[in-house]
Amino acid sequence: MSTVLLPPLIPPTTPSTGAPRLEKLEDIQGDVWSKGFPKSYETYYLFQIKRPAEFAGCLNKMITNKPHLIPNLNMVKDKRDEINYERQLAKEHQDKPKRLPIANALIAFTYKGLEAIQSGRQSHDDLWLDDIKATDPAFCRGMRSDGPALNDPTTKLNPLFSDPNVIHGLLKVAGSSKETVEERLKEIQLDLQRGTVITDVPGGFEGRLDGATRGGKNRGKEHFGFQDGISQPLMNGLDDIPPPDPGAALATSTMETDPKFLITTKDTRSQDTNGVTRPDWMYQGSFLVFRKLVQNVKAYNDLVQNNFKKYGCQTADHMGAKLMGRWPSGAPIALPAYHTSDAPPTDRCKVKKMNSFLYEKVDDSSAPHGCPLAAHIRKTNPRRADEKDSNSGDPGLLFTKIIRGGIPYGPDYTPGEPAGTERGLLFACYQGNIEDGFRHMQMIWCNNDSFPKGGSGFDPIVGQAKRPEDLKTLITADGTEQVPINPPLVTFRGGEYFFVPSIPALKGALTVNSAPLH
Ligand code: N7H
Repeated sequence: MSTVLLPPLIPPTTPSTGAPRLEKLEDIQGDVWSKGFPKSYETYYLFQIKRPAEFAGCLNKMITNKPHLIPNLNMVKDKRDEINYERQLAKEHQDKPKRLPIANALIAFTYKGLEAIQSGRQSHDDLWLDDIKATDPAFCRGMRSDGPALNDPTTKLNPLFSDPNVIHGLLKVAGSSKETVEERLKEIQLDLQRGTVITDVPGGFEGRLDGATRGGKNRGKEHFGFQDGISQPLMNGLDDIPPPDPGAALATSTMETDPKFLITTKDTRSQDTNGVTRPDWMYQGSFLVFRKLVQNVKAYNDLVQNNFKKYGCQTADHMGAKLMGRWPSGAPIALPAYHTSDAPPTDRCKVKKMNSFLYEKVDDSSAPHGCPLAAHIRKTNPRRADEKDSNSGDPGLLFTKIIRGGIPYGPDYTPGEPAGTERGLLFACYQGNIEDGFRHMQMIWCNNDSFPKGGSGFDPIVGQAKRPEDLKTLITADGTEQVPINPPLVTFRGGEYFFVPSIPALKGALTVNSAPLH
């Protein structure tokens, strides 16, 4: 093979538009990033800590001796460079890119898990867990206790989540194939002494849930058929931040985000915590929200195919775009230039434009290609567009940011399939705190038919009403007729809140009985 000298593939990170720089990438676990672990396959393994003191010892030994098992952001960045290099090389040789065998893992703990770790230590509360109750109350309560606030259904939960008290930790292992993922999971389970020091959470197949990216023409698409992973917050110091688009008629959204909304610091809270701050060992970590979400593809297809005319849409896809805020290609409905496009974005410029818009001057629903106020992407990222509306004071417009890192699960939908066949999204997102991130998004925006203003309706994709029959959304101009979302398109089947500690915390404060840090 001839040696070709290639220019660097990842351009140097462009100067930020002003947000603070993310420092010490080597301290942060490698999936806490808009690009995250490269993956075609992923498993979520939930475990219980049976022997806390021994667990700390095993984890310490593993992280110290085999740092690649729980890689940091720099390591994952290097791996992505390697993949891109292979792709470029293959392109130059008009060949298929060599498939690199890859597997990466992340470790995270529930509050119960932190309590278990604390119970194995000599000093009383040297992890300062009582303080976390003030700084991160939702995390400490756990997702099940938070259920009523989130309007989460309580029936038909996946058995893994039937007893939240026994979920202590999570290993999120992702890679290029089922085989690489299995191998990495087994290696870590061996080091953590599965069966004695840790045990599987009862109720599921080996305590785990598996997902895989869809294949062929559906690659990159979720089960409703939309391109996913387009819009993510970017951080100065980590991401290549596109410069503001000079040609854009509207102000440009670069997606640049202050790292403190995504990575834990002392003060990553918008609310007063009575002067209590997080213990230092929690810095450079992140909170992980995990939810198993079933997608009812038949209900989605029926909804758009049977109703598009009724609601003034030109095609079923057009109605889908009104519900989502993007066309199946990922093109935003708010950018008229792309309004009929169904082809995935091909060049860099187009990809950039996929996020280079604000809703400010785009009327809500009146134009055929106006974006409804309740469309999924407008609810979950209002892009500071609705300041002129009644909820202009909502502080979440500034701080409610999440990095999404989920994966689809289950087979593709086929009409006439056996009853009970299930598919959906293993939804995962990272944030600097759960109250201001996921919870604000789900509760104050998606589940609120008055956000951004009265009569907007619920988020049709992930909104949850107190009474399911109230789940309705508005996509037409006149504001009179709402679309009933019945049955719901997405249903919650269990989940949990986790904390993803920094690498120094895994090597030190959490696993060594050192003097208290504060
Ligand atoms: Fe959503 N979908 O495939 O239908 N989501 N989401 N999500 N979502 C987005 O921008 C989907 C869920 C966000 O900045 C797209 O990458 C599905 C939850 C946010 O423009 C698509 C499920 C929450 C964004 C989907 C699901 C969010 C976003 C457009 C569940 C948080 C970025 C592609 C089964 C509470 C918005 C893209 C922006 C985008 C889908 C869940 C949040 C296609 C199927 C639970 C912040």
